[in-house]
Amino acid sequence: MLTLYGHPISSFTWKTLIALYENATPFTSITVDQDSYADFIAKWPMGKFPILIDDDRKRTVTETSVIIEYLDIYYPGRIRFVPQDIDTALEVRRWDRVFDHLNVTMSKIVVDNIRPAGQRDPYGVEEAKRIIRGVYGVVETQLGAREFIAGDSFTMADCAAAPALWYGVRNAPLDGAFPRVAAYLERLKARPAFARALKESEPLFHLYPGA
Ligand SMILES: N[C@@H](CCC(=O)N[C@@H](CS)C(=O)NCC(=O)O)C(=O)O
Repeated sequence: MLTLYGHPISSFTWKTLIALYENATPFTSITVDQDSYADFIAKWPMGKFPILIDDDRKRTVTETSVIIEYLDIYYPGRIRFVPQDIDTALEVRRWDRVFDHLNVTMSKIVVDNIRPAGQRDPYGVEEAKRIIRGVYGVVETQLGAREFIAGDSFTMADCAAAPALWYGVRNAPLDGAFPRVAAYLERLKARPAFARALKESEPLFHLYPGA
């Protein structure tokens, strides 16, 4: 049995949920909250979520990209998240890294929103926005006429892109300057797997600062 420890409004949890939902992979979900935190931290003292527990194979799998590759290998489904072709696989991993970088940079702006007065970091926020606009620029160029960010099918890189861009544009708007990025995000939102993760987050979304 697979168990995912995550949180309904966590962007990195969404990345993993998208992969699980895309292939209708059976799993049990545990929300990391006050009740489950001790259990979660005992499993992964680093405290970063989501994590995947595979009871059958007796594995604790951490880091979203590794979780998705793990699912691809041991619980394969209709969609292969990392293509067999080596060059395409490297491209998928490369764009997965770009979107995780966007995700982490975006979270700096989010965290700044909840800092106490006097401890905010306007310089850091401007720096984050500059980096994010740089990411939008390379994604805009990469997309060209593509439907997906790498290769010709939905991959792990698209799983990473969906939450990073969804939260990203709320914190660093596209301002009409990146039309392909905007259209790509709309395509990602139209996928039932991502739409489901978004829908499930709604009851807790008030917890998210600046959303
Ligand atoms: N590189 C990690 C990043 C995971 C991550 O940063 N998750 C956030 C939630 S979206 C988290 O654990 N935040 C709590 C913390 O940093 O203490 C991955 O891909 O799994």
